[in-house]
Amino acid sequence: MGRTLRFDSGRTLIMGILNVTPDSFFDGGRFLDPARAVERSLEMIEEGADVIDIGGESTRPGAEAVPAEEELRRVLPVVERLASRSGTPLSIDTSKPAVARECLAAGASLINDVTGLRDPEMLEAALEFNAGIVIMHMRGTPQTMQQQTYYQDVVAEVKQYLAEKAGAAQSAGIRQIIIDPGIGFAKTAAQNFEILRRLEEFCDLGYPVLVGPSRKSFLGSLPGGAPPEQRLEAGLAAVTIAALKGASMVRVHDVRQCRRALDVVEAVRSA
Ligand code: HH2
Repeated sequence: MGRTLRFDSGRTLIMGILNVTPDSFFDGGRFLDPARAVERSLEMIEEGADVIDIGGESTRPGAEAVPAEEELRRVLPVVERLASRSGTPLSIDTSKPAVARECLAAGASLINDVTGLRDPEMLEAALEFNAGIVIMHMRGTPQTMQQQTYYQDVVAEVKQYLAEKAGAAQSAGIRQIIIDPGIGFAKTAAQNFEILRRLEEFCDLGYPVLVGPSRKSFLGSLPGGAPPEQRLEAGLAAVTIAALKGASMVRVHDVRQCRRALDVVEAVRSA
């Protein structure tokens, strides 16, 4: 079964982001060298990450698709080295079953699929390795998603999608299912804020809810228009709100700072 994430403590867990890409919107190019990627992952674990999410393809708006061979060339050495050096669960951020399979074989135990199981083979890959799955909502591709932001009720429609996909995964026998409304994926800034305001509605589905607001552009839409490097505080506010509204896990670049913010939430909860 591999390393499992435990959500029963009631704590909001932290998923530390590791992008092994040249073009991610915040950390692109910083961790292309596997040794640096492993070093940063171990640092995030020290800082309080409960799981490391390793990605080899940027999904920022407008990003170019990457072939599976190139994605694997980027992420596999990192998964292999990390799996042998740490017992912390590893998640593979991919929408390609072939990439997921290799990384699960190398020691990852969670698939983070931003396309929300669009490829039915992903479910098979997860079953083969008894892996958990993050099902995220998006529309279209990174190239087209920002033209697909029309919803009558963004929360109701995203929730409906996640309920269907999670139900199918559950019927198939997936052992751990996590749902994610997909902040910034085919959503306007206002819709992202609404998703955060109404996050409890996703929690009502009964699956652990993950949200990933870290340094995203909706935070830069506020007065001042801060670029990604200046969105730390806004991101901490967003994860604090998410935690208070029931998120089981947050996906962040800034693990140490996020841990400190979430410590306040835990202290308030148990006061
Ligand atoms: N956001 C990004 C990538 N993967 N996975 C989940 N489950 N939820 C998210 O919100 C999410 C995700 C995009 O952020 P990042 O990885 O920092 O950037 P890039 O796609 O440019 O690598």
